[in-house]
Amino acid sequence: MSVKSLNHIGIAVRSIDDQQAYYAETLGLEFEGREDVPSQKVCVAFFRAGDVRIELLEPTESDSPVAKFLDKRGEGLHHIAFTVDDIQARIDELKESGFRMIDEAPRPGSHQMQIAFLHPKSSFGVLTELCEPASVTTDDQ
Ligand code: CMX
Repeated sequence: MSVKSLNHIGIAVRSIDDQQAYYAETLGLEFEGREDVPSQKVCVAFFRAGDVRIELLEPTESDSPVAKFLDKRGEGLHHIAFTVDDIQARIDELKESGFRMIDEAPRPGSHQMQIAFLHPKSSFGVLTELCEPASVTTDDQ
């Protein structure tokens, strides 16, 4: 399989409000807005850095995967996400190659993308997300 590009880098935070000025003003990245992602029990905020986004992830519920991550490891880098075409075919290829998927079928993510995670124990300690934009003609490529 091959990925098309790096889509975003996810950072786990306790409070988007506390960090927004650092990314938008200190670093000067373009703030693109916030979005609730109920399927993942997070609120996300996106900042554009060239062709890549920084995604801040704040848990919205105590049983969110990001809440568990914050409790165990604290704030910081959480995952990397790659843009792919035909996400179900990419998931099937990875499974056939022996990789452990958290999601064996795509789930709805932010920006109307379909997403699926590899388990970090299978991807050498890096939680890795595949994402397929709703349309390859949008800015989400
Ligand atoms: N990066 C690297 N390793 C991670 C990790 C991460 N983000 N999150 C957990 N781990 C490691 C833990 O450190 C732990 O390792 P050890 O056993 O060596 O201590 C192991 O994975 C298991 O972790 P856990 O704390 O016991 O938690 P769970 O197994 O219950 O859940 C995971 C871990 C990755 C399966 C779960 O967090 C998950 O399903 N993640 C995918 C969904 C997600 O993260 N959604 C939020 C983002 C949504 C978005 O971008 O829209």
